[in-house]
Amino acid sequence: MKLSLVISTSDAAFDALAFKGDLKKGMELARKIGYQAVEIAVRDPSTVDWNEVRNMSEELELPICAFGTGQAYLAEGLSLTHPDEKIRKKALRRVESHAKVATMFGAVVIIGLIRGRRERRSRQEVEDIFIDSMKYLLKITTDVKFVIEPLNRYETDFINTVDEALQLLGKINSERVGILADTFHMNIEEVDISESLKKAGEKLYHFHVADSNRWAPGFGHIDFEGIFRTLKEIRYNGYVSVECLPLPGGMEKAAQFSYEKLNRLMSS
Ligand code: LER
Ligand code: MN
Repeated sequence: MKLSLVISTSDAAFDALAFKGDLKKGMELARKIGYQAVEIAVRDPSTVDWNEVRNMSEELELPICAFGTGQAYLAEGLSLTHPDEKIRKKALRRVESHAKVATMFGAVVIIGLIRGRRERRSRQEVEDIFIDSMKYLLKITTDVKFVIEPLNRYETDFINTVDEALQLLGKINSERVGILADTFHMNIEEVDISESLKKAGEKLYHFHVADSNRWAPGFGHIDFEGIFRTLKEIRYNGYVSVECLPLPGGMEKAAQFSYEKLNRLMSS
């Protein structure tokens, strides 16, 4: 397991992101604290000079392990299941552009909010569209991995639990699609976080951590000791990426506290 910190480009549209607007500062701070990678949430990859980011990543010896796509949904309403085919196609092109950049960095592409909501349609109808969209993305890309992130009910009504994600993975049937579990969402939706992680098993490709209140791990009531015991048990060896609010004490302190707590748990 390796520790990563979620950072963002300047056009971030939601708050649970570190260092809005200053990728470089974010990367330098992550490196200084000891993180082994960063994760970047970006609305539109065409707004960023990726060669420059690659240079920074090489200079700092700090890989980029994942790309978040949800801002394209929040700021522009793009979704992979949108009822309007034109918007859906725009969303597919956008995620394709995330995938291109992810390929350049060997990172995974996150399918969180970008999958959309049911919008009063039946689960089956939305599922079918989603599966078609994912299969299309797999067809037009090579190598790059996609991770489906179950989100809590207040953010979407489509895929809230690890079980639901696993069922869809069975239908998509590709090694290039796995699960991103996020302790903040799991605390709301899962019956038992550790049991769900065990169920995800080898399909767990990426992991987000924040405490129950989305503060840094250790400042809410999630049992991270138990979670890390389970991660070791299932031999999870991917990234553990901190995605918390800048609390307590601002982003630098939150990032530092998170690192200390998680590093202790990983090495104990
Ligand atoms: C993104 O990883 C996430 O967890 C969402 O809550 C963002 O809306
Ligand atoms: Mn998350």
